[in-house]
Amino acid sequence: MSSFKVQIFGAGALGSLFGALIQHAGFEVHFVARGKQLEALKKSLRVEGLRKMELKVDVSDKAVDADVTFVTVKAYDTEEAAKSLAKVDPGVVCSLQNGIGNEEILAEHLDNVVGGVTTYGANLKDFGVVVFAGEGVTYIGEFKGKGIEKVERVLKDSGINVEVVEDIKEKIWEKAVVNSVINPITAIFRVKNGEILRNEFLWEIAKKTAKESEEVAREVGYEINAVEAVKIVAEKTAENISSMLQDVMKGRKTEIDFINGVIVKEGEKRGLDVCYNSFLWRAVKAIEKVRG
Ligand code: KPL
Repeated sequence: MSSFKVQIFGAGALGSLFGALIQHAGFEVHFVARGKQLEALKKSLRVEGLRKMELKVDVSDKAVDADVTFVTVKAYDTEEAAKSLAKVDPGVVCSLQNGIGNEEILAEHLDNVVGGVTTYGANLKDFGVVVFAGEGVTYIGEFKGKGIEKVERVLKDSGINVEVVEDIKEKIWEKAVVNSVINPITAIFRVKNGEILRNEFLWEIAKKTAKESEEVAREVGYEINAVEAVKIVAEKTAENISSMLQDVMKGRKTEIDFINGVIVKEGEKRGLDVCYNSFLWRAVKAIEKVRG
Protein backbone atom coordinates (compact mmCIF):
# COMPACT_ATOMS: atom_id res chain seq x y z
CA MET A 1 0.00 0.00 0.00
CA SER A 2 2.97 2.32 0.58
CA SER A 3 3.29 3.26 -3.09
CA PHE A 4 -0.20 4.73 -2.99
CA LYS A 5 -0.03 8.25 -1.60
CA VAL A 6 -2.86 10.30 -0.12
CA GLN A 7 -2.60 14.03 0.51
CA ILE A 8 -4.72 16.07 2.92
CA PHE A 9 -4.62 19.69 1.82
CA GLY A 10 -5.84 21.62 4.87
CA ALA A 11 -5.28 20.09 8.28
CA GLY A 12 -8.19 21.66 10.15
CA ALA A 13 -10.59 19.51 12.15
CA LEU A 14 -12.01 17.40 9.33
CA GLY A 15 -8.75 17.14 7.37
CA SER A 16 -6.89 16.02 10.49
CA LEU A 17 -9.55 13.43 11.37
CA PHE A 18 -9.76 11.94 7.87
CA GLY A 19 -5.99 12.04 7.46
CA ALA A 20 -5.54 10.18 10.74
CA LEU A 21 -8.13 7.53 9.83
CA ILE A 22 -6.55 7.07 6.39
CA GLN A 23 -2.99 6.82 7.76
CA HIS A 24 -4.18 4.47 10.53
CA ALA A 25 -5.58 2.19 7.78
CA GLY A 26 -2.08 1.86 6.32
CA PHE A 27 -1.94 4.47 3.56
CA GLU A 28 0.99 6.82 3.17
CA VAL A 29 -0.37 10.30 3.97
CA HIS A 30 1.05 13.79 3.49
CA PHE A 31 -0.62 16.70 5.32
CA VAL A 32 -0.43 20.29 4.11
CA ALA A 33 -0.85 22.70 7.02
CA ARG A 34 0.22 26.15 8.11
CA GLY A 35 0.94 28.28 11.15
CA LYS A 36 0.60 26.79 14.62
CA GLN A 37 -1.14 23.67 13.29
CA LEU A 38 1.90 22.96 11.09
CA GLU A 39 4.24 23.33 14.08
CA ALA A 40 2.03 21.08 16.26
CA LEU A 41 1.69 18.38 13.59
CA LYS A 42 5.47 18.22 13.20
CA LYS A 43 5.41 16.71 16.72
CA SER A 44 2.29 14.51 16.47
CA LEU A 45 -1.43 14.29 15.63
CA ARG A 46 -3.72 13.10 18.41
CA VAL A 47 -7.31 11.94 17.86
CA GLU A 48 -9.74 11.87 20.80
CA GLY A 49 -13.43 11.00 21.04
CA LEU A 50 -15.01 8.07 19.19
CA ARG A 51 -11.60 6.70 18.31
CA LYS A 52 -8.30 7.42 20.02
CA MET A 53 -4.90 7.43 18.39
CA GLU A 54 -1.62 9.32 18.36
CA LEU A 55 0.30 9.42 15.10
CA LYS A 56 3.61 10.68 13.79
CA VAL A 57 2.68 12.42 10.54
CA ASP A 58 4.40 13.68 7.41
CA VAL A 59 3.53 17.39 7.19
CA SER A 60 4.72 20.51 5.39
CA ASP A 61 3.32 23.77 4.06
CA LYS A 62 3.69 22.61 0.44
CA ALA A 63 1.67 20.36 -1.83
CA VAL A 64 3.37 17.19 -3.08
CA ASP A 65 2.64 14.60 -5.78
CA ALA A 66 -0.04 12.11 -4.71
CA ASP A 67 -2.54 9.59 -6.04
CA VAL A 68 -5.49 11.13 -4.22
CA THR A 69 -5.71 14.59 -2.64
CA PHE A 70 -8.50 15.65 -0.30
CA VAL A 71 -9.04 19.40 -0.15
CA THR A 72 -10.29 20.36 3.30
CA VAL A 73 -9.45 24.06 3.49
CA LYS A 74 -12.03 26.77 4.18
CA ALA A 75 -13.97 27.77 1.06
CA TYR A 76 -12.28 31.18 0.81
CA ASP A 77 -8.89 29.39 0.52
CA THR A 78 -9.92 27.03 -2.31
CA GLU A 79 -8.47 29.19 -5.08
CA GLU A 80 -5.06 29.34 -3.39
CA ALA A 81 -5.18 25.57 -2.75
CA ALA A 82 -6.07 24.89 -6.39
CA LYS A 83 -3.14 27.01 -7.62
CA SER A 84 -0.69 25.22 -5.28
CA LEU A 85 -1.98 21.81 -6.35
CA ALA A 86 -1.68 22.77 -10.03
CA LYS A 87 2.10 23.10 -9.52
CA VAL A 88 2.44 19.39 -8.61
CA ASP A 89 0.71 16.18 -9.68
CA PRO A 90 -2.00 15.85 -6.99
CA GLY A 91 -3.73 12.85 -8.58
CA VAL A 92 -7.51 12.84 -8.20
CA VAL A 93 -8.57 15.86 -6.16
CA CYS A 94 -11.64 15.50 -3.95
CA SER A 95 -13.22 18.49 -2.21
CA LEU A 96 -14.64 17.83 1.26
CA GLN A 97 -15.57 21.39 2.11
CA ASN A 98 -18.46 23.57 3.16
CA GLY A 99 -20.32 25.86 0.80
CA ILE A 100 -21.18 26.03 -2.88
CA GLY A 101 -18.67 26.50 -5.71
CA ASN A 102 -15.50 24.79 -4.42
CA GLU A 103 -15.51 22.10 -7.13
CA GLU A 104 -15.90 24.73 -9.84
CA ILE A 105 -12.85 26.62 -8.54
CA LEU A 106 -10.76 23.42 -8.35
CA ALA A 107 -11.85 22.40 -11.85
CA GLU A 108 -10.58 25.70 -13.29
CA HIS A 109 -7.03 24.67 -12.33
CA LEU A 110 -7.02 20.84 -12.15
CA ASP A 111 -7.87 17.93 -14.45
CA ASN A 112 -9.46 15.32 -12.19
CA VAL A 113 -11.91 16.66 -9.63
CA VAL A 114 -14.40 14.75 -7.48
CA GLY A 115 -17.11 16.55 -5.53
CA GLY A 116 -17.73 15.64 -1.93
CA VAL A 117 -19.78 16.39 1.15
CA THR A 118 -19.43 14.84 4.58
CA THR A 119 -21.55 14.76 7.71
CA TYR A 120 -18.71 13.44 9.92
CA GLY A 121 -18.24 15.58 13.03
CA ALA A 122 -14.81 16.81 14.09
CA ASN A 123 -13.57 19.66 16.29
CA LEU A 124 -10.06 20.96 16.73
CA LYS A 125 -9.54 20.91 20.51
CA ASP A 126 -6.08 22.35 20.26
CA PHE A 127 -3.35 22.55 17.64
CA GLY A 128 -2.48 18.93 16.86
CA VAL A 129 -5.48 17.55 18.76
CA VAL A 130 -8.72 16.65 16.96
CA VAL A 131 -11.91 15.31 18.55
CA PHE A 132 -13.84 12.72 16.55
CA ALA A 133 -17.34 14.02 17.37
CA GLY A 134 -19.62 11.82 15.29
CA GLU A 135 -19.70 9.20 12.57
CA GLY A 136 -21.56 10.31 9.43
CA VAL A 137 -21.70 9.68 5.70
CA THR A 138 -19.36 11.00 3.04
CA TYR A 139 -21.01 11.51 -0.35
CA ILE A 140 -18.80 11.72 -3.41
CA GLY A 141 -19.68 12.23 -7.06
CA GLU A 142 -17.93 12.77 -10.37
CA PHE A 143 -17.29 16.38 -11.27
CA LYS A 144 -14.46 16.63 -13.84
CA GLY A 145 -12.19 14.02 -15.37
CA LYS A 146 -11.70 10.57 -13.88
CA GLY A 147 -10.53 8.64 -10.83
CA ILE A 148 -13.51 8.59 -8.46
CA GLU A 149 -12.95 4.87 -7.77
CA LYS A 150 -9.57 5.71 -6.20
CA VAL A 151 -11.23 8.17 -3.82
CA GLU A 152 -13.93 5.64 -2.96
CA ARG A 153 -11.31 2.97 -2.27
CA VAL A 154 -9.26 5.16 0.08
CA LEU A 155 -12.33 6.13 2.11
CA LYS A 156 -13.78 2.60 2.22
CA ASP A 157 -10.45 0.98 3.16
CA SER A 158 -10.12 3.53 5.96
CA GLY A 159 -13.49 2.62 7.48
CA ILE A 160 -15.10 5.93 6.45
CA ASN A 161 -18.73 5.52 5.34
CA VAL A 162 -18.87 6.54 1.69
CA GLU A 163 -21.64 6.71 -0.87
CA VAL A 164 -21.11 7.48 -4.54
CA VAL A 165 -23.96 9.62 -5.88
CA GLU A 166 -25.11 10.52 -9.37
CA ASP A 167 -25.36 14.27 -8.79
CA ILE A 168 -23.00 15.52 -6.08
CA LYS A 169 -24.23 19.09 -6.52
CA GLU A 170 -27.57 18.04 -5.10
CA LYS A 171 -25.84 16.89 -1.88
CA ILE A 172 -23.77 20.07 -1.81
CA TRP A 173 -26.93 22.18 -2.08
CA GLU A 174 -28.70 20.09 0.58
CA LYS A 175 -25.90 20.72 3.05
CA ALA A 176 -25.55 24.38 2.10
CA VAL A 177 -29.29 25.00 2.58
CA VAL A 178 -29.10 23.58 6.12
CA ASN A 179 -25.93 25.57 6.79
CA SER A 180 -27.60 28.75 5.46
CA VAL A 181 -29.96 28.51 8.43
CA ILE A 182 -28.00 27.00 11.32
CA ASN A 183 -24.61 28.61 10.78
CA PRO A 184 -25.42 32.34 10.62
CA ILE A 185 -28.17 32.19 13.28
CA THR A 186 -25.89 30.40 15.76
CA ALA A 187 -23.02 32.77 14.87
CA ILE A 188 -25.06 35.96 15.29
CA PHE A 189 -26.88 34.92 18.48
CA ARG A 190 -23.96 32.96 19.96
CA VAL A 191 -25.93 29.79 20.66
CA LYS A 192 -25.39 26.07 20.21
CA ASN A 193 -27.22 24.43 17.28
CA GLY A 194 -30.02 22.97 19.42
CA GLU A 195 -31.07 26.40 20.72
CA ILE A 196 -32.55 27.19 17.30
CA LEU A 197 -35.28 24.64 18.03
CA ARG A 198 -35.85 25.71 21.63
CA ASN A 199 -36.06 29.48 21.17
CA GLU A 200 -39.31 30.61 19.54
CA PHE A 201 -37.82 33.75 17.99
CA LEU A 202 -34.82 31.91 16.53
CA TRP A 203 -37.05 29.14 15.20
CA GLU A 204 -39.23 31.74 13.40
CA ILE A 205 -36.15 33.18 11.66
CA ALA A 206 -34.89 29.66 10.94
CA LYS A 207 -38.16 28.60 9.27
CA LYS A 208 -38.38 31.77 7.15
CA THR A 209 -34.75 31.40 6.03
CA ALA A 210 -35.16 27.69 5.33
CA LYS A 211 -38.21 28.33 3.11
CA GLU A 212 -36.34 31.03 1.22
CA SER A 213 -33.23 28.83 0.67
CA GLU A 214 -35.49 25.93 -0.35
CA GLU A 215 -37.14 28.13 -3.00
CA VAL A 216 -33.77 29.16 -4.44
CA ALA A 217 -32.57 25.52 -4.47
CA ARG A 218 -35.79 24.50 -6.25
CA GLU A 219 -35.24 27.12 -8.97
CA VAL A 220 -31.63 25.93 -9.35
CA GLY A 221 -32.96 22.38 -9.77
CA TYR A 222 -32.93 20.73 -6.33
CA GLU A 223 -35.98 19.71 -4.31
CA ILE A 224 -35.16 19.94 -0.58
CA ASN A 225 -37.50 19.91 2.43
CA ALA A 226 -35.44 22.54 4.20
CA VAL A 227 -37.45 23.06 7.42
CA GLU A 228 -37.45 19.33 8.09
CA ALA A 229 -33.76 19.01 7.22
CA VAL A 230 -32.83 21.87 9.57
CA LYS A 231 -34.89 20.27 12.36
CA ILE A 232 -33.14 16.92 11.93
CA VAL A 233 -29.61 18.37 11.80
CA ALA A 234 -30.20 20.83 14.69
CA GLU A 235 -31.54 17.97 16.84
CA LYS A 236 -28.69 15.64 15.91
CA THR A 237 -26.03 18.30 16.50
CA ALA A 238 -27.82 20.09 19.38
CA GLU A 239 -24.69 20.33 21.52
CA ASN A 240 -22.44 21.45 18.62
CA ILE A 241 -20.91 24.86 18.26
CA SER A 242 -21.36 25.45 14.53
CA SER A 243 -18.26 26.01 12.44
CA MET A 244 -19.38 29.60 11.79
CA LEU A 245 -19.81 30.37 15.48
CA GLN A 246 -16.36 28.88 16.11
CA ASP A 247 -14.92 31.15 13.41
CA VAL A 248 -16.65 34.21 14.85
CA MET A 249 -15.49 33.42 18.40
CA LYS A 250 -11.91 33.12 17.17
CA GLY A 251 -12.16 36.38 15.19
CA ARG A 252 -11.64 34.48 11.92
CA LYS A 253 -13.21 35.02 8.52
CA THR A 254 -16.33 32.86 7.98
CA GLU A 255 -17.62 30.88 4.98
CA ILE A 256 -20.80 32.99 4.76
CA ASP A 257 -20.01 34.21 1.19
CA PHE A 258 -20.04 30.59 -0.03
CA ILE A 259 -23.30 29.70 1.74
CA ASN A 260 -25.82 32.56 2.15
CA GLY A 261 -23.83 34.73 -0.29
CA VAL A 262 -24.30 32.21 -3.10
CA ILE A 263 -27.97 31.65 -2.21
CA VAL A 264 -28.62 35.42 -2.34
CA LYS A 265 -26.87 35.77 -5.72
CA GLU A 266 -28.65 32.75 -7.23
CA GLY A 267 -31.99 33.98 -5.85
CA GLU A 268 -31.57 37.55 -7.07
CA LYS A 269 -30.60 36.30 -10.55
CA ARG A 270 -34.00 34.57 -10.65
CA GLY A 271 -35.98 37.49 -9.19
CA LEU A 272 -36.70 35.68 -5.89
CA ASP A 273 -37.16 37.33 -2.51
CA VAL A 274 -34.04 36.52 -0.47
CA CYS A 275 -34.39 39.08 2.33
CA TYR A 276 -33.68 36.66 5.20
CA ASN A 277 -30.55 35.23 3.58
CA SER A 278 -29.46 38.72 2.66
CA PHE A 279 -29.94 39.97 6.23
CA LEU A 280 -28.01 37.01 7.71
CA TRP A 281 -25.23 37.42 5.15
CA ARG A 282 -24.83 41.11 5.92
CA ALA A 283 -25.07 40.61 9.68
CA VAL A 284 -22.25 38.03 9.66
CA LYS A 285 -20.14 40.25 7.37
CA ALA A 286 -20.64 43.10 9.87
CA ILE A 287 -19.51 40.84 12.74
CA GLU A 288 -16.44 39.80 10.71
CA LYS A 289 -15.56 43.49 10.22
CA VAL A 290 -15.98 44.42 13.86
CA ARG A 291 -13.99 41.43 15.10
CA GLY A 292 -11.56 41.09 12.20
O1 KPL B 1 -22.08 21.68 9.17
C1 KPL B 1 -22.27 22.21 10.22
C2 KPL B 1 -21.35 23.30 10.61
O2 KPL B 1 -21.23 23.62 11.78
O3 KPL B 1 -20.71 23.84 9.69
C3 KPL B 1 -23.45 21.82 11.07
C4 KPL B 1 -24.21 20.72 10.37
C5 KPL B 1 -24.35 22.99 11.29
C6 KPL B 1 -23.04 21.19 12.37
O4 KPL B 1 -22.56 22.09 13.30
